[in-house]
Amino acid sequence: MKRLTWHEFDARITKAQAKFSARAAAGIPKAEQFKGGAHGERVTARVGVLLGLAFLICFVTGLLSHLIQHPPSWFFWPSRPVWLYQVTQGVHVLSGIAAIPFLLAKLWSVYPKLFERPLVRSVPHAVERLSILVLSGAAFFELSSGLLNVAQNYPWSFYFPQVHYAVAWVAIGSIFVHVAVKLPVIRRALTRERAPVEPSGRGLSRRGFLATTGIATGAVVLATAGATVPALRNVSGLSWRSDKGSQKLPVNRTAVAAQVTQTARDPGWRLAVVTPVGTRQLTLAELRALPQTTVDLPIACVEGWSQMATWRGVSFPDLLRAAGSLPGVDVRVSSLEKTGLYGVSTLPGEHTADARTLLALELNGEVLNLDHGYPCRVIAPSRPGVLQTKWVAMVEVR
Ligand SMILES: Nc1nc2c(c(=O)[nH]1)N[C@H]1C(S)=C(S)[C@@H](COP(=O)(O)O)O[C@H]1N2
Ligand SMILES: [Mo]
Repeated sequence: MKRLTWHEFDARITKAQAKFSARAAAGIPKAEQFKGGAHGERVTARVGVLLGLAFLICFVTGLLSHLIQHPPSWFFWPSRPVWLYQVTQGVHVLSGIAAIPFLLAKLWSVYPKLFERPLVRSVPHAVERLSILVLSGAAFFELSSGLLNVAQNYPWSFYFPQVHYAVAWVAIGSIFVHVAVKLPVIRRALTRERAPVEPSGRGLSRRGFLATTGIATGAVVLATAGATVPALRNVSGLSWRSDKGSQKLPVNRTAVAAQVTQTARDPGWRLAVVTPVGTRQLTLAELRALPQTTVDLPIACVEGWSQMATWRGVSFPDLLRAAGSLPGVDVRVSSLEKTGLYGVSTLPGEHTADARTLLALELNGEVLNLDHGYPCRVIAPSRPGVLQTKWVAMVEVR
């Protein structure tokens, strides 16, 4: 190898540096580079409308799910149709997934503006930029945390639902502010007969960009919808949880994880039904001797997967009557599980009056296995999976 003189070496370094700085400079986006149809006001407004709609639907269905899990006194959620929660939560997860490509497309269409200098021109300009920062941050957080939750099953445990819920208000609030502030631009972009001077240049055309966004959105929705739409089960490569699982039903928390393998199999197990007239202790044999009801109901997890199954067991109206109480009262259900966050749930009167709300003993024609809640578990129509308490030990009239 030829030895370089110091001068030669220095010259090479200088040249490399110059080349590097030129590349770096080229990497910083300049407004002129973003003149394709994909960056026009009309694209931003159209994608914005889709994004806003997806967010609104996602927000409303998410709020419903939150209210069902933390019902204020004024709230009422019907037990029929049995698939109601399955649909609202499926729509929640799918609209959230659809919003991801819309959000990326919207950011792309305004990309150069995000790097505008000077950073702040005036007080209203500063407020506008700050609101966009809050909006994109909140939207990004909601979509990514929701997606991770769907994929990984509660990586943040209790923390996730609370934060996801709180940030949802920030997101929807900043969307309203943003739409209000941009209303003149949105109106101009969406209604003008004669197109405003469309930026022209290289890159995707407006139509091309919108079509790409649409195709990307359709693809991600199709890829995941099989988790809750039976007809799409074989189409959806990414339907994380489907009908694969013991007794043809996915399992979220196993008996081993819940540390109930001993207590659930204990022959001394009794179901305690506590009512104002006293406590009735029932053995498994006694539960089996009560009238049995068979019903097809879905488990619809808050994560978005759902699966229909045939359940058989004692209906809550029958159980309550057997213990000397009346159907239609609120009851608290406690599990043998002492460690997790989902060991206790409250069934509202609407559900305990419904003969399709069961303390299930069988699933798809077999005795419930340990992972599905043996010796007995709650299965109620139109309820989040998280409230379908497994390994039940006690039912208390409140
Ligand atoms: N005791 C107890 N019950 C529970 C849970 C739990 O963690 N502990 N998980 C719930 C959740 S999140 C869902 S989606 C359903 C799933 O029921 P499966 O495992 O029988 O499909 O059980 C619910 N019942
Ligand atoms: Mo769940």
